[in-house]
Amino acid sequence: MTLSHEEIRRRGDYRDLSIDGFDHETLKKLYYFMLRLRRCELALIDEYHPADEMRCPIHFCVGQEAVPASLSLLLKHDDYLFTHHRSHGYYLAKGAPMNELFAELYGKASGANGGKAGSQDISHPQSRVYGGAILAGALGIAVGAGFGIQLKNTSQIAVTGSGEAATEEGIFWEAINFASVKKLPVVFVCENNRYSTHSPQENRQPPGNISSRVAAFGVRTETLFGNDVIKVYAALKKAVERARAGEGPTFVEAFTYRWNGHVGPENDDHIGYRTADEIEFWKRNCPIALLERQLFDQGVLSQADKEKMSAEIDEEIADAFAFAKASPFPEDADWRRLNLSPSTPLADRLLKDDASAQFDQNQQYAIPGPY
Ligand SMILES: Cc1ncc(C[n+]2csc(CCOP(=O)(O)OP(=O)(O)O)c2C)c(N)n1
Ligand SMILES: [Mg+2]
Repeated sequence: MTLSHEEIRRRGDYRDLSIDGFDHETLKKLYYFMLRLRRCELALIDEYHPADEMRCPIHFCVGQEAVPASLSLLLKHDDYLFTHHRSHGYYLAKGAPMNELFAELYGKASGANGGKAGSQDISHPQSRVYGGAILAGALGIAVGAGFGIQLKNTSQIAVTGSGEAATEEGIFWEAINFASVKKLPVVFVCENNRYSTHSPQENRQPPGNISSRVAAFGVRTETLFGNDVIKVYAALKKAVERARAGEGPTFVEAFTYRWNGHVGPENDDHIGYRTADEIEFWKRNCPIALLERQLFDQGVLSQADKEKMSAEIDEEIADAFAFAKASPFPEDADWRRLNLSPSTPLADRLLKDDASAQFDQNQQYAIPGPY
């Protein structure tokens, strides 16, 4: 069945989210994570201007909370998560600390990467989550990690999150191909939010689901409405279990929508690339609201529970801002030690030696010869 943004809207407001049979603890955790991520992003948006103390571009993920929330419950500490520029949800999903995220956005030494990566390249190696601005680059790295896991024969898995535009990069298909051939323990999650910057998918790709094209490589696929966190959780759970059991990769295409502009807290709707109706539809069908309605209706959560959770989250956010603002900027000397990983000095030295040998060799060629 072909699912698309047009088809989702044609069907009208979503009424199929069902929490029947789901244990209440899991439901509350999913809800809490989404609320935490949403409030965190909204607080950053609020704070960005006019203070202008965060100086890095930020690709906010408001509206796209369901995938990270699901991953937050399914991944273990030893699993790897490689993601793209819209990174905050994935970062928090892997249990990386909020205060180091905020400090990173402020360019502070106490940030996850010493203030040198910013939002879109943020990583937290201790939590095994790695962001990256090179579109689809994360897939190649995830497949490499998956291959390593397979060779070591551990029960870990590698997960990679990307947008639908990642499929316009060659490495996307190389990664899918290799993962399929080697039956790697990799889960590919694609958050299809229709747009690459300001271009809709139908102007960039042929019709039909990305998952059908991926399935042609022999990879198992799932296509779903990505704002139904229960469906997303169930699909990713199956994918994670398959990967852990050595049954190979799965590709999950989750249709969702970003509320904010492509980048930065600024709105970019004045460009006219999307309609007010479309934005309103997706706001009405917000992943948090869809779950919340069911939780309230069925007595799993009350308005008072929500307020308690919000207060706790807001305290964490306030602490993260205070930590970021009070932290010092990196020292000049730190910039000379740009290698953030303590585990690669040998590789660095070999590369450096090789580069200087190459340089010497090139100098010889540069001297005019007899001919
Ligand atoms: C290799 C490469 N090409 C181009 C870009 C510029 N770029 C940054 S984000 C983006 C759009 C990405 O769209 P999508 O993958 O759908 O993710 P979304 O922003 O919608 O979450 C582009 C083209 C890049 N970062 N890397
Ligand atoms: Mg997109």
